[in-house]
Amino acid sequence: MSLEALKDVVRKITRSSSIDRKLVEEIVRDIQRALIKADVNVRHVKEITDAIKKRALREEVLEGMNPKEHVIKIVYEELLRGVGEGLEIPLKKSKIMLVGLQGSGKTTTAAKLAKFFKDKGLRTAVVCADTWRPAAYEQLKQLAESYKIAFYGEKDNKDAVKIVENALKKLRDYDMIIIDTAGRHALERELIDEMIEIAKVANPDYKLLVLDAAIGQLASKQAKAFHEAIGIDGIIITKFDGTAKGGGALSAAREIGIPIAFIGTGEKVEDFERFDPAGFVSRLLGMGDIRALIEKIERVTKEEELDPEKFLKGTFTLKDIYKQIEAMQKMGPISKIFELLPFGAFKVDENVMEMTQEKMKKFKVIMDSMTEEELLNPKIIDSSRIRRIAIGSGTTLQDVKELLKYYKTMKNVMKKMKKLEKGRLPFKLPKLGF
Ligand SMILES: Nc1nc2c(ncn2[C@@H]2O[C@H](COP(=O)(O)OP(=O)(O)OP(=O)(O)O)[C@@H](O)[C@H]2O)c(=O)[nH]1
Ligand SMILES: [Mg+2]
Repeated sequence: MSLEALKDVVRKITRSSSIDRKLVEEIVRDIQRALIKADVNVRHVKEITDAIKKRALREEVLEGMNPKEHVIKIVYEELLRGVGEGLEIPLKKSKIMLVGLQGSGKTTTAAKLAKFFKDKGLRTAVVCADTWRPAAYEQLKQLAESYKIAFYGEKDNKDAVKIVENALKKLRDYDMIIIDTAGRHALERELIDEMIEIAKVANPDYKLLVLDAAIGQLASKQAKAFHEAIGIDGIIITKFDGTAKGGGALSAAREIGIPIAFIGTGEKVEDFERFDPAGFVSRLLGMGDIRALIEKIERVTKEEELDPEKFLKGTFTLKDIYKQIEAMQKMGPISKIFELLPFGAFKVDENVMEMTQEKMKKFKVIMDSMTEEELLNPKIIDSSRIRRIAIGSGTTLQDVKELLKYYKTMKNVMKKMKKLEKGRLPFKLPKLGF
């Protein structure tokens, strides 16, 4: 797999005598080459590598880390952002419906999933709702039998919808029901209609798209078509073992914004794993090299955790907003600070304070286009600077103004909090992760 080349990037950084612009540019080019070869969408490659370059050249090294670790950390974090989310299916009573093109690996995956959930202690059954391919019934039945998994199918019934209806009646006592459906060489109307009908009857908790990693960049078109046709909740990437193009399927998931649930890494039922983004990226970069580093990052960032009381004493600049947004992105949009700060008491316009993922991204891009002076002393940002920043960051004047308004509101809140009686706050401040 060409993503293997990413391990060499880490090695190159580790072995370098020092980190300079030339080295950063070189590793950015190496990463670009590796990702493009792995069929990652060119736009995503650019996003990922631009971010790595910018951060590696600009960001200050965290105290307690050396410059090499710092750059590896940035590569790790940006790749992690690039592979997107994983979908963790909880271990409770649910129904999963598998869809996908012919030969993508649905039937094999049905058995893999069933074994996965059975091993976790759920009563699991598989249902054959593929009435198009004559051997489908036998294939799933045999797989199920060899792993002692309950199977339901009706060999001579051509009505897949009816089969599913009957299956659900029969399998009431099971926790996890996995429905294997028919694949076709293209997404034809007939198949779509059948899929929709099955989904209506089965009412699955998860409609999972099975994507063959070997199709590379074509994955994006396929994923979009299925998502538009029936709305999918997660993706399973199969045949990750035998291809150098797995990046295409990863890109596709990110493009349609659907999380990846599992990865198939071989023909055998055991060759299957939950998609854990952090573990996945760590492995790409060379597990041994990276694990210790990640632990160190965690340690260092914990030590840097800000004491809110101390935070309130200092001046509040756009740099703090930047850190705050990064912390929020790490912790998720509803960060502790927003849950716990009594905005109500300060008469704050909630629209200004509302933070979506999209807005966080935009604000960061805007701040990346500001000078150090502007970040530290936002007062100097006048209308001509606003225009320059908007053009430089590819945003609008409105966007830049919105950020400044957010900053002002936040600053006000901080100021008012400072004023509260002798610094004693009427509520407990959260420990913020920045
Ligand atoms: N190497 C490898 N082969 C796989 C993997 N998953 C499935 N296969 C193989 O891919 C081929 C097709 O798998 P199936 O499970 O029959 O595919 P399907 O989507 O059910 O096919 P249709 O029912 O015809 O649409 C089989 O030869 C499987 O052994 C995987 O993760 N790795
Ligand atoms: Mg099949």
